[in-house]
Amino acid sequence: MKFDGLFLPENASKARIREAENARKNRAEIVKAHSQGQVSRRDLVKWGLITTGGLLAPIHGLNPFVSSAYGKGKGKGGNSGGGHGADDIISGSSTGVPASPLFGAQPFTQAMPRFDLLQRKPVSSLTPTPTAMANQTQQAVPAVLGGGTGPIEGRPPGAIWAHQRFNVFPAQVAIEAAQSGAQANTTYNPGVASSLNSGIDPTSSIPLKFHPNMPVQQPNSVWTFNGTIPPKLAIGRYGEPILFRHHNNLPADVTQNNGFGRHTISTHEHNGHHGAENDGFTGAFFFPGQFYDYHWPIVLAGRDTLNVNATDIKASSPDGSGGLTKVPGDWHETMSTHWFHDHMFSFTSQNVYKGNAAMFNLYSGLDRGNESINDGVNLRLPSGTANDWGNLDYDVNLLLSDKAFDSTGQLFFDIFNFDGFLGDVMTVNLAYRPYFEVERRKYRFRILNASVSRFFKYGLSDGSAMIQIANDGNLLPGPVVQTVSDEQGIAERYDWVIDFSRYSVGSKVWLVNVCEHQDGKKPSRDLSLSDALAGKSNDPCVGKFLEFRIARNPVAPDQSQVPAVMIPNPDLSNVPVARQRTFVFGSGAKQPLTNGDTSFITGAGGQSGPWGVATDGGRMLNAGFGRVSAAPKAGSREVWTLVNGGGGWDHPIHIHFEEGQILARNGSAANVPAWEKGRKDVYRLRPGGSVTLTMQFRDWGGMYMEHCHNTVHEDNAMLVRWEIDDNGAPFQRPLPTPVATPQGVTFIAPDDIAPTAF
Ligand SMILES: [Cu+2]
Repeated sequence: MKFDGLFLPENASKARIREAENARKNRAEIVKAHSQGQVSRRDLVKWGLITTGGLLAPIHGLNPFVSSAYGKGKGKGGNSGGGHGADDIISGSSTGVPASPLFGAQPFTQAMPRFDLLQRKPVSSLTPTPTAMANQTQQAVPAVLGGGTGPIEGRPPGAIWAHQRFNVFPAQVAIEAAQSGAQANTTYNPGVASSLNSGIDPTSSIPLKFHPNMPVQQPNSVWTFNGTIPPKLAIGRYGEPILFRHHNNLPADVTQNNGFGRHTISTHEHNGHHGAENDGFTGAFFFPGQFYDYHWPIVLAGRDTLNVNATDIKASSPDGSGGLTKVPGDWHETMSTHWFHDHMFSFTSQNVYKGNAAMFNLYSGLDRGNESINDGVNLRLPSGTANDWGNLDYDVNLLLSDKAFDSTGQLFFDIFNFDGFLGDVMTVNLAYRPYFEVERRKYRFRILNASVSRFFKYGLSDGSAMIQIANDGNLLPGPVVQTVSDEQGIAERYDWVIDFSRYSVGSKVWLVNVCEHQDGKKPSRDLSLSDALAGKSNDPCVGKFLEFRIARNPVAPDQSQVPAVMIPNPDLSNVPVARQRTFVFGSGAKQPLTNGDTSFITGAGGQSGPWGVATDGGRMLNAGFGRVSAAPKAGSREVWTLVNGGGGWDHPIHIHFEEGQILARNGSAANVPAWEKGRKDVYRLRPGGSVTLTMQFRDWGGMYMEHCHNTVHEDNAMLVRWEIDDNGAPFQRPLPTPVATPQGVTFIAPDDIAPTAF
């Protein structure tokens, strides 16, 4: 089996590789011009560089697989489903590039760094003081952004985008970060002793490299929180609202991006139960030189209607001294593992890939991050004992992502793969195939799939059991023992407990990826563990990707538990189903909208990318964030059916704001696996499949989104806006759409409202 998706085979001839490298340089110039706004997608279509279907046109010098001295003339667009005649010929929808250079880096020769903790500090330390409405104090705008003056805060102004109930949930903790170009980390805080971080010395400066052998990344190759690695971790607890001030320190000049990535950003706290002004709406982006205050109140869903007087001890949060503080809401809605990332309209894939991805652990009475407190509420999951809550000793965040590099070793991205982007270099916590030292005891791993388009499916190399305890942000009703995970889609989080006490000191065991991709549309096949270990795939990301080194016996007794009952689902049986809606996710979408501020306009074919969503039997439409596709009534419960419009691809669909319960897969409750019986926020449709789920819309208002989390699909343009309908008070009905400029945000009426929205 050949890996004939993105990368040339290792045994390709030198001339073949040179041809591909030249083609890549040519493409990179176009990608650069497009990303800098110098050419539009309409131009690319007009010039014949892409087709209206989004495929790279077969032009010599751009697609090395077409009209090639080495090809055999099979490079016609649209066929990527296999059946290729020659080994090194693929369809026109892929754009082959040489394999990423590794500069001699060998697997499992560098330690995996733990996440870098974002500092929690007093709100009073923020200058200027956070305000309920966006701070409209004026500052000079750089000439390259149009000059004049604009507000210091990029949040849309006025009452509609004011922090909801800002005085009811006053921020008690501030976290501040700046989106910045790559630089060395001189303030690394792993939150644990270096003995629990594979011996890494946090006081030494950490250069931005994916492996010690690889080159330092240039400032505009990688853009991360504070410009540094390891990836960042925020921690918080229920009942303790956080004010996250996000600065945009990216270059004002949109052309300074090393070929990909947009300097405007919008930060989505992935499935935070927050007001929409804090949700990172795709059109509410902010510019270099501005900040945006996100108010994360961290409340249990249902807090306005259930357990409003906070009498249920299970709805609670650590009080800092061994006890519990009761909070309102439904304890069945308690969440644990989040992440936050960019949501910039049409540029999410590039920006997240470039480094705009961090994790957020939420702590509660149930999931306290302390394994010794025995109060009848604490589930005592593996974590540690030193701190009242939030111990990270044995609670480890893992960020999985596949990357690619150009011939000089700088991070590379190719926007021409509208199927999805695949990398050929597997990283964990942005380190190339690292090792991690563990003690002989139980650990919790919070595994995030932070890829652009790649699914992962993994198990331990010896085939021994892992216990899945959470899916997305939510602890499962009960633990599920598995030897290999499900295909974990983009943005899904799976939490696992692995018990290393069964291994002897000095032994090793590996996490092995068995999910093979040939393109970004979907996994091509799942290998057996033994075949993946035997190298029976040419996908460079199949095989071992993380080495566990069993370093020592536990320094203290393992007091952690994996209870048989964790968090049963909320009971919605007494809430009537107000509406049913259907969303079909497919290709061949059209864009009837003509407002270039809120949608991509290509002209030719009326298309802004192949992907789209058909709502309630309507047409398959490209995204426009001025279109309202659904408007559930505040407080109501609905049933949504998400349908995959084709069999040639998978879509991991993310619905913001409310956790859903899957009622059926392909129409049958019997098809829902044990590990999907809890609450979810991402729903993999599987090829040709459907998912039926139910949600109740509560506590907050505003405009939210639903989209594919294959972020290339999302950007091209598989996304819809929906909003909470509160009958016009306090919010308008429908809501006006924000239009962001460096000089300030204005509002316009919705471009379109689906006939079934309200
Ligand atoms: Cu998709």
